[in-house]
Amino acid sequence: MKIKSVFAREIIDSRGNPTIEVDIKTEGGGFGRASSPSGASRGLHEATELRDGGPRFSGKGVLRAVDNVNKAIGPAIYEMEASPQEDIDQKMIELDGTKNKEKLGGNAIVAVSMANLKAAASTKKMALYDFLGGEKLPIPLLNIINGGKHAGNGLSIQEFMVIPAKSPSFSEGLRAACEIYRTLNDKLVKKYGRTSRNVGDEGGFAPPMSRTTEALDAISESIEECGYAANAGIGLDAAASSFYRESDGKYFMDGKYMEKGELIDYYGELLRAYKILSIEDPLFEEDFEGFAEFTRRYGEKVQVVGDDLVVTNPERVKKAIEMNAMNALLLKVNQIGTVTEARKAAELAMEAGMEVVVSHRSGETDDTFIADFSVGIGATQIKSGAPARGERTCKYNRLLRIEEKLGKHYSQVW
Ligand code: 2PG
Ligand code: MG
Repeated sequence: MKIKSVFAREIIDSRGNPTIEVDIKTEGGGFGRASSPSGASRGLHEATELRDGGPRFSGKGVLRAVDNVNKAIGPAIYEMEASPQEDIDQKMIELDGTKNKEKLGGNAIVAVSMANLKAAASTKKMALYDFLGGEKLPIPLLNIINGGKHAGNGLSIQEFMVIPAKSPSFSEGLRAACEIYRTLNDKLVKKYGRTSRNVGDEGGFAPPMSRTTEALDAISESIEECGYAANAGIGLDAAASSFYRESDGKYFMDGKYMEKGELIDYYGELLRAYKILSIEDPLFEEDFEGFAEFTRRYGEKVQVVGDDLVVTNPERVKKAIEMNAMNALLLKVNQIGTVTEARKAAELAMEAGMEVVVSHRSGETDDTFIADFSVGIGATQIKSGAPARGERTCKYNRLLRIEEKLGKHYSQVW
């Protein structure tokens, strides 16, 4: 299955920013199309997103990345076998030659990498999840209240998610989450007025709240009212780097500055008061020791997820494993830039007994790659925002179709 054509174009993402989409065709009639998502709360050590600068799209154009695919990467992988994926990814890593993929752009490389995997599956006339060998559906983590960098309210914590952990199947879990989301809508409008149903970047509501407990109360009540208290719990992505002040190491939370110790104690109070099943990036992304302390104190009770901490980078994942700094990995292929490296990060985490949560970005497209990928690599969870906005729902809807094929085999974590 030789690669016969590679073509990149500029499209737009869910925030109206340009991003790169790549089409790959193979000799056997295979076709793969994939696009790069883009984060707002980006980790310091992520692969570089190559942007044009200048006046077009306020500097955010990706025509240089498009050119890098059409003029450099495409010719280099032309006539190569689309499978094994490692060879294609390795070729791009060598061609780029930099640590963070700044020469060709992580956004260019990741779009080619994902498109190639799809083209390889398509050549074999297989669905992507099946080509990778997946058997189970992941538990969805749906972000239903947005704060932090994803919304214009006063909430420090970026994501408040509902987790239908003990539903009988993926489809039933998704149904529960949708019912909870709609109930939350009504509750927020009643208490905070009509503007509270405005949504943030990931489709969750962005009510005018400023205290963490207000969001947790509203979600807990909605879960209860819908009759899912036994099945569902709450997940948080603090994305703590976004409310961390490097000059003195303090965190701005709920209207005041807290020392690290105070913040860790505060999380403990929240864990006691609410049914929180998972918490991501509770501390600043360089603080491996802090994460280790957090995991030591609460890791038995709650899933501690590393996102900005490890940025899907196998080297950083190794460090987190050695230091016991988390017990679950957030996996974003575009943070590291190739499917092969992302799979390596997932394998390391799984070998160490950690859970893997495959994740979207806050800037997304209609690409459903992560839905298939989560099933294919055997991740137990996926987070793709609220059950709202097409770029979020297309992933969940893709999983519904996969469930039709695989049957109701749902992951179990809690
Ligand atoms: C996160 C992500 C996705 P962003 O922090 O986990 O929800 O946000 O894409 O803005 O980095
Ligand atoms: Mg995160």
